[in-house]
Amino acid sequence: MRIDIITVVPELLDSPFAHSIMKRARAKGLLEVVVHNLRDHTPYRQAQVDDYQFGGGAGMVMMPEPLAILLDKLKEERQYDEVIFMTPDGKLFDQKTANSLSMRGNIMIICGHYKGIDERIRQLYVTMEISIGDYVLSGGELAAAVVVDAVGRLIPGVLNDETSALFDSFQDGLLAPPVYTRPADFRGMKVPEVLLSGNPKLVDEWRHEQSVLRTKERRPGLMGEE
Ligand code: 6GU
Repeated sequence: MRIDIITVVPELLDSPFAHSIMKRARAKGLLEVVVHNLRDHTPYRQAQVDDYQFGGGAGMVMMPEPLAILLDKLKEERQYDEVIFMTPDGKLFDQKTANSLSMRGNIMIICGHYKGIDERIRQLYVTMEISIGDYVLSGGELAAAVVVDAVGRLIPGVLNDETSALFDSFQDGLLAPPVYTRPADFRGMKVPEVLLSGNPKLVDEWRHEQSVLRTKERRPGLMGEE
């Protein structure tokens, strides 16, 4: 899978995909992340990519021409299954969206900055608009990193048994159960007996019970009770 990201702050995306599972996904050739600096593609002087908004008001808007030039160039080179614009007024990102994106071949992600991008780019190019939550970030980069991480780890072959996504929170509509490691007695706090029982069936039952309890308590909406 290839993910192209368009940004005016490429430095923000240096580290998120250079470690841990994302690093392995790229090393294995399962995930390719290509970051494009929009300023390298603007036809305007002094690498200008934003301008005042028509109608007045505080905040700059990303101009359509640099984005269109770069998008046209990339779309000539390959077909994109989805052109995503990261924006707080987009659709809330969830595990279901991550699952479906992980089955795509080529994805483009546009990161907005300032007051956003010219509306005509959204009309002409964008096929999907994503928000990662009801709060405002300074730009779409950190949100894009969240999406790439959530999607990248679901690409078949990226995770192994050790890191399997099968038991993640949300993957079965439930939150994950509590987990424990050594020591079995930590400052007087003991690991639940059943986990030391060596009985996989009992362990599975306990974990499922805990998942249900936790979900009811913390996120009743996930169980269709909201
Ligand atoms: Cl995708 N972008 C920005 N700027 N803020 C956000 C967001 C995205 N999702 C939540 N807040």
